[in-house]
Amino acid sequence: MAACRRAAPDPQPQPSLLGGPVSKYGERSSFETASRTLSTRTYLEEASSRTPLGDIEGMITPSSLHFERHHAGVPKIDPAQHELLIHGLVERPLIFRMEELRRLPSVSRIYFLECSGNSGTSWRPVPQPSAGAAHGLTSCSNWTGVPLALLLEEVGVKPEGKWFVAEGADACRMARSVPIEKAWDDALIAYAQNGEALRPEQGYPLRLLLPGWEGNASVKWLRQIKVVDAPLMTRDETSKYTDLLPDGRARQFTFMMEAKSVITRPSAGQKLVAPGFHEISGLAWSGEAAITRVEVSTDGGATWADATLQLPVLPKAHTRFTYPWRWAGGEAILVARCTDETGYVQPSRVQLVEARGVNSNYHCNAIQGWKVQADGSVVDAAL
Ligand SMILES: Nc1nc2c(c(=O)[nH]1)N[C@H]1C(S)=C(S)[C@@H](COP(=O)(O)O)O[C@H]1N2
Ligand SMILES: [Mo]
Repeated sequence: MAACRRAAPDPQPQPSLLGGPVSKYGERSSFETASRTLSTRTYLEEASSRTPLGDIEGMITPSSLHFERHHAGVPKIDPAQHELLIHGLVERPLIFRMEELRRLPSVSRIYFLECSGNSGTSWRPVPQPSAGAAHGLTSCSNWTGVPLALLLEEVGVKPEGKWFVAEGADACRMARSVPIEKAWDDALIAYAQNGEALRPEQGYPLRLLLPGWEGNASVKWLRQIKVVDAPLMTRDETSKYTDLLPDGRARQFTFMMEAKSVITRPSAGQKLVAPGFHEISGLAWSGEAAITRVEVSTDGGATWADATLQLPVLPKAHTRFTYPWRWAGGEAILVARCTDETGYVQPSRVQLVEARGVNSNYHCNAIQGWKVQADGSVVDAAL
């Protein structure tokens, strides 16, 4: 592959200096600078920050680089005081304290979480400075908690209970209605992320996690679940998080995050130092199932070849793909497209716009690409 640029010289003696001491809580190397892209909104309490997709490796997002979306800032909640109330159309309304939840049978599962506003600039393409800026409202963690199904069995859902409303303890009182089937399927009441307590930004001490569904419904700082017979039509499922179609109707309760892939290296803002071998690497995920195939094109979609999927390939989790590439110099358009277990193929922007128009702000999962320029610098191809 000859990516090495010089032959190794004879080894020289290296100075042996005393290193730093042990520490109670780790920090990354001071040479590392990968950081979240902050939104340009006036109030950063009502804003988002994005995972620097171009700088992360593997399938797990470090907790400190997990994207954030807060509608009213990050509340500081004492876990000793926090309670989860489950009530509504149930036989026995119950309050769970944190220490009670931690006694119950737990599960740890790897799932992505994606804001449905992710990739939103691709509806009306505007070139973005980096993969993170364009598509970084998605992250993937190992979440630990109690299945919501277990808690619902404890309270006993009445036959007329068809939905539940989850409410957060933050100032915006984020509330979303969710079909009760999701609780019986895989909804989690999560208290840990990547082996330690949730980060405050991810909902400490407790959040709802709806695998594969739009991030907004995974209510953070969760304090209440009310079982109801029909959706409540809350602010966040009426004024927002609906998708306006060309004929004036809107899609509502579009929970599923459909399959998407993003090449993360090389990607916008990066530079190829020299022609020759460069591994293409990226992430693919589907809110419905596991990814079965990722194809890569280095000529803007004229020809395609299969990428290698790194193990493990898990349903509703980021899947890392790689593709060996030899850059001959000159311009190249790098594109990826994925398929999931259901046979669903990630659409082109033209196909997506044919189906949905361009009024939407959410659920853009169109194929996207990066342009490698003759000098090796990479920019958004804004396909
Ligand atoms: N209570 C509460 N829950 C919330 C939000 C919020 O502002 N308050 N933001 C939602 C949105 S829009 C998204 S995309 C996800 C983001 O989760 P994260 O910040 O852990 O990445 O949380 C959701 N849950
Ligand atoms: Mo979101």
